[in-house]
Amino acid sequence: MTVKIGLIGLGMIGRDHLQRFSSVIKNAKVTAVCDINKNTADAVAAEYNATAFYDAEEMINSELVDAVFICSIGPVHKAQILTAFNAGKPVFCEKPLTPTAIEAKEIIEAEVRTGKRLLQLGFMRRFDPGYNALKATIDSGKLGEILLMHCAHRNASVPESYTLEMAVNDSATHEIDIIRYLLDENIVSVRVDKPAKKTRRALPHLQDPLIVIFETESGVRIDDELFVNCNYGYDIGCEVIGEDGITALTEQALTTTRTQHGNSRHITTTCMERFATAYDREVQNFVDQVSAGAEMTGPSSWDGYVVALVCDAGLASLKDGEKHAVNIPECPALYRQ
Ligand code: ISE
Repeated sequence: MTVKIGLIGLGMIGRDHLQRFSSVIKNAKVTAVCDINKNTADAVAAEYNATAFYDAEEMINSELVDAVFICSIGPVHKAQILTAFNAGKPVFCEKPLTPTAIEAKEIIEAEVRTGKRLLQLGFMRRFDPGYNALKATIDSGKLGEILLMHCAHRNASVPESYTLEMAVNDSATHEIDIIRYLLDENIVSVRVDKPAKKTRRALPHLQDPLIVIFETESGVRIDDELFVNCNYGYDIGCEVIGEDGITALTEQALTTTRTQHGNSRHITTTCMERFATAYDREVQNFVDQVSAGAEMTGPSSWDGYVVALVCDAGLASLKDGEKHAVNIPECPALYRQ
């Protein structure tokens, strides 16, 4: 079966996914695209031989669409997801699920009412071969008890619109999710540390780098370096320290080049480049579940809700520098399978 996809939001990530659908994804076709900017919607629809919509609700309910692919901005996610749930259509939603935990809770309640997991959230790192290998090593038990983790999240640069809060609720969200995935446990506290020094490349409204400290239920302590104007590339690090050994993501170089000037490795510059395989795999996973008529198995609304709770605590700590507890309610049965 070819799944008819309706894609909302034609910004950078939306177009990246469109390109992916037209090149590598099997058994799916983007039949409808939607953007509030009419010219953009019309131009992209013409390019991809799809129907243009300017209103998300209308597109979601259209017969042209079997499954909804949300790449719009966070504040409109809730309404679009709830419309898709009401229509009984599966949804892929880019992160964040919603900007706040309160809104995410409404999504959980609505999905539980449908009795079926209808949503896959765009935490693509769970589909990255490097992170998958880290998890396999941790799960094998050969590192013994896990004690610490060191994470690094470095962007070459960020636009002027990037706020201080986004270091927590837009960038660190990826580490928050992957920590839970790797360790199979929840984060119980967050503290944001503002180093005295900052890069001269950061705009005045930013504190860059920032360090976020997390603690998990079993007491694993994690430091996460958020350095979003590191200039040299898009560089993601993760080192897991156990009692009996350590494991780490290796260099993400795709090629090495040798010339008379020496041996050099390519450094990725964007998340789209670094996580290209992960994006392909997450989207194919979504399409495969939809075409099999199965429930979603990837990152869930619950994962998005828990990440939002951790972010809320992180934002409180960003303000006062104190350690904030994260209180996570009991997970509904729907998400425990
Ligand atoms: C952006 O929104 C992403 O999701 C990227 O993966 C992340 O590296 C970047 O810091 C965020 O701003």
